[in-house]
Amino acid sequence: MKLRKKAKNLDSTERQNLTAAIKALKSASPISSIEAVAKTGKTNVYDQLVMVHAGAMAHAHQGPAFLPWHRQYLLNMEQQLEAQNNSVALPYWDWAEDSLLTDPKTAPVWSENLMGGNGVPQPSPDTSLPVESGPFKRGSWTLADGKSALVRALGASRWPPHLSSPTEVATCLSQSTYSTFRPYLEGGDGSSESGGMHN
Ligand SMILES: [Cu+2]
Repeated sequence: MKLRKKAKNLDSTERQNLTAAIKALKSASPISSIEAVAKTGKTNVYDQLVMVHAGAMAHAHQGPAFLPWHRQYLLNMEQQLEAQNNSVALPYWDWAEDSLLTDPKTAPVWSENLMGGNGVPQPSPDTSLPVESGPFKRGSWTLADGKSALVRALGASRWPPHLSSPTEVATCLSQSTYSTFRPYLEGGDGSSESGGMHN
């Protein structure tokens, strides 16, 4: 496995390589050697990955499998990206650091040469908030569910209600058992107010 860098520290070439590799998965021949993946019926690797995640909602979330399942899933995704460009490694988003920004919506991860910006309000009655900047903007990216544009509403979700602060991360990491650490991280412990920390 390669070094996974903080997303904001990727240089412009690394950003270009990453986003190009993600986009290349949209036209990569679908995986046929794994029955559960092939059964998604999707015709490119990216959409297969989307459907594998969607199909695991009941098993890979809100329970003990959350961390190990996603660790393996991200490794599989990273290997698919490597197959497109061997220099690419998955970066990570240090959202606790960005929680300290005056406006976290301006975080580098949402820049034009990485994930693109927030969804843009449309004339009524369209409330979809399509992304209109960056590599995945409307017209440059298709969705596995057939919708015409990626949509994004930064800060609108109550789960989690805000980006985790460094203090919350420290408290999470100080949990002494997996059975308290996992729900603190993920949420889903039965309390509607327990949004957890993952985005
Ligand atoms: Cu997930």
